[in-house]
Amino acid sequence: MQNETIVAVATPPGVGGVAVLRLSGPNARLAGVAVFPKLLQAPPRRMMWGELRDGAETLDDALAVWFAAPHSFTGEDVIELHCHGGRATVAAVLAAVLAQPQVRLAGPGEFTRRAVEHGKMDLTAAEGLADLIEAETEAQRRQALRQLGGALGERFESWRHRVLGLLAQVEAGLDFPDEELEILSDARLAEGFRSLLAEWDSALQEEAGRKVRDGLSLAIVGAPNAGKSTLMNALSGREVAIVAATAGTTRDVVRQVLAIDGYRLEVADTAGLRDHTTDTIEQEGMKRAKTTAKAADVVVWVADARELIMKGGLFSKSISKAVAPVLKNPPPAEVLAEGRGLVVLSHADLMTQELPKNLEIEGTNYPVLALNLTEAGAAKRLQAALLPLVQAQAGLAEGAAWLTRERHSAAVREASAKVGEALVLCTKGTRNQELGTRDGDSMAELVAQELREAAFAIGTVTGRTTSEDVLDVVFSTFCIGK
Ligand SMILES: Nc1nc2c(ncn2[C@@H]2O[C@H](COP(=O)(O)OP(=O)(O)OP(=O)(O)O)[C@@H](O)[C@H]2O)c(=O)[nH]1
Ligand SMILES: [Mg+2]
Repeated sequence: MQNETIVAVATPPGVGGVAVLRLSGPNARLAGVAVFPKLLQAPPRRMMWGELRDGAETLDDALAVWFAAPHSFTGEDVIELHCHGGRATVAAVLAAVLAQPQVRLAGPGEFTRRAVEHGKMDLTAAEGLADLIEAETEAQRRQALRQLGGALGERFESWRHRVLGLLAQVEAGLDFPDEELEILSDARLAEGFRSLLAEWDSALQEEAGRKVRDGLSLAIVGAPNAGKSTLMNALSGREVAIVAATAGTTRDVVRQVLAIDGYRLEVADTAGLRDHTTDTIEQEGMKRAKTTAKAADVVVWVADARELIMKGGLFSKSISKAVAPVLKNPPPAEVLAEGRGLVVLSHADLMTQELPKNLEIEGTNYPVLALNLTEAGAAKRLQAALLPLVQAQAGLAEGAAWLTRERHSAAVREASAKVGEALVLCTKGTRNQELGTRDGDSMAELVAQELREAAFAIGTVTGRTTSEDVLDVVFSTFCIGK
């Protein structure tokens, strides 16, 4: 309820040098002055030093500042109390604030929700803020900041305005029923629908936004004993997986989250793939390895360099299509897909011949990195070789306002279905000259209704046309104090 004043500790739980408590709402100023009397004389946005009090008792020596509505984060009167960050101090100050009339503890994301409700930011910006707070890598941070800055909101608003523009054209047909046919058969109208549909179609194809936000997956696959777990450990910088000279050491999928140049990457080490095994546990491991590889954004195929097939005593640098397979154990086509694969030739330290820089496997050319996986510099070289693949998979998200959540895609899908229906109605109406009515509505009315629903769906993303339910869902994922 907006007429209540909310309070929460804005800094993370635990002990710190300073903790910040934030109050927002109509009673914030009164409650703030009650616990920090000096705020009474303070001009807005000026930090004051003084005593934090609970009645006659001094709680802390602290700093406080107030922001007058509407010039605050939430758009309401906001007070910030900066006290010492000990647990007992924070608890005592919080209790003193909560003892003030009409003050209660804030729910998850309630400060941000109030900011949205007072028009301080749209819903996509609020999501950007939540992402920024949670960002673990550079790419996530940059993307969240763009979304907070309104880039995604603008994209959706421009789509909504285009739908509303088309709706205005159709509504002209309602006002002038004699010209309805002419208006609905206007080629520019159909063109407007088609260009929106095409744009939405490609927006739904982009996965970059979600890949940067949620991270990419990388699967390490290859024959037993190739050095997959050694590679996993080199990339992780610690002994995540067991390495042994025995073939078939790794059975389960071993996962580890890493950051490569700011991209969040979930790396999976898998069981070695071989043609025949009677061991049921190994069979299950191989099945999991293939499933993991198929679902991965990037696949690293590890092969022992000694498994390369020689051609005239030399390894061909770019092996021609005719000499496939070039490896004794080539990867099954399903695991090493085009554009997302890197071949790592391990045990390069045991080879004297020059090794190829790329390999053609099953008609596709893959970059090759030959190295000694047990050597200290291996991780650096692996990261450098992986970066272009990761960037390509993330779609080089720099500068773009990608759809980052399922909620965004769902709205675009819904709007797309409505506009598609509008297009069908227009073309059907004009082709068959059947401007007759359905349920007593004129054709223009039916088209207009589809467009209104499309505009509504697009508007839910920014919060322009959002119901309480949508707000509840979005803010339920926020933490208290945000
Ligand atoms: N000399 C040398 N030895 C390596 C290299 N890479 C891995 N090894 C050794 O090869 C053996 C097998 O390595 P692992 O990393 O366990 O191989 P894997 O592919 O995980 O094997 P499985 O889990 O059984 O499928 C270990 O003894 C490693 O130390 C390399 O580049 N050079
Ligand atoms: Mg292993």
